[in-house]
Amino acid sequence: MEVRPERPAAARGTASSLTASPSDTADLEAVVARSLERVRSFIEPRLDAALRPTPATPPRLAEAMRHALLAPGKRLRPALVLWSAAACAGGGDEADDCAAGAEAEAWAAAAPAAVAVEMIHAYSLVHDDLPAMDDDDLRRGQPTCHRAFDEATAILCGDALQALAFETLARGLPAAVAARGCLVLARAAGPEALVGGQADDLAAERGWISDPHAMPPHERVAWLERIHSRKTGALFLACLELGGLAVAADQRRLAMLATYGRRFGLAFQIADDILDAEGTEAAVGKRVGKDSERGKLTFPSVIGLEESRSRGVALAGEAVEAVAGLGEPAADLARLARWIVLRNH
Ligand code: GRG
Repeated sequence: MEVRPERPAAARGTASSLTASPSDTADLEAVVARSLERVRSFIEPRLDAALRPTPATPPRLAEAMRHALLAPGKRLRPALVLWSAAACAGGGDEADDCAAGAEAEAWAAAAPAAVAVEMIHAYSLVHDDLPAMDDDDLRRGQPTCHRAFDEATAILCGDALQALAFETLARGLPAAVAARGCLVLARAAGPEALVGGQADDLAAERGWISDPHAMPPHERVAWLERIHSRKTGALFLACLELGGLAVAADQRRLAMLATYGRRFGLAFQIADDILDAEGTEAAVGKRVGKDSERGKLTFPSVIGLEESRSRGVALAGEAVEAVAGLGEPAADLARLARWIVLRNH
């Protein structure tokens, strides 16, 4: 594994450094970009290997799965799994070569979980883009799965990726950890979380439940948080839990990771809403402005852009604070939280 890049002091994840100057922000952007690049170099060959064609898998289905999973995503979820495992693996005060060894072992232990969550994420994007849901043509800068193939193949591709995620966990982790890991991932992906959040979001959009626009503002914010903590946040939280489980983290560390995961998930969603309102299709790699076109509730539409921005930054600060007790091994997690609310893609 390559040597960890030197980190500029300004890029270290402390709560106070959230009030950063433009040059600090540029440093942070550069360091996070390098760290995510390391994650991609580690995880993408493993995603590819997980999809090696087998004689029993129909070729068109296999091709659609490769299209969906290997498309150029940021790989935030694998990063969260690997970095949370690394954050819990060492004592935090070892010599550099010792720390690098602990990190390499943590990443190896957590790799099957990192692959599995990316499969669930890719499946949810394929299904979310379907004509029956968001009906999108562009994802990760490429035609969506049903556009590149056809609708039936895209449905089957999502189904197959979801099943393969659990197979990957069950095969790749030691038995006791695998059982717990499957439970964590199943709950995050299931009717109470990812799928349930999506179902409630659709129900509101299509008028199957009472219109959240009619609620008073504080209830609209609570409603948005309930949707997003399930639709987007639950999978982020599962990443943190799975990373910790992969290295047998104790309850204290798991609790720190869980707090980080909740704050991070909401900060991510607020930033995603801001990007939908202000970002460009070229930078984001998907259609933007669609939430307001559909009159969907978003954080900027309920509390305004400025308040959304400051809420995102405050949540990122709380995420950084939550893992401060894990010390230097949690620096990548801290930086990611700070970056997530500043990004343009
Ligand atoms: C259809 C079962 C089902 C669930 C859909 C995840 C989801 C629930 C919907 C995705 C819709 C969406 C675009 C939500 C915004 C947040 C989100 C999950 C964005 C994509 O995540 P990134 O930014 O994307 O990490 P990349 O492509 O970089 O992985």
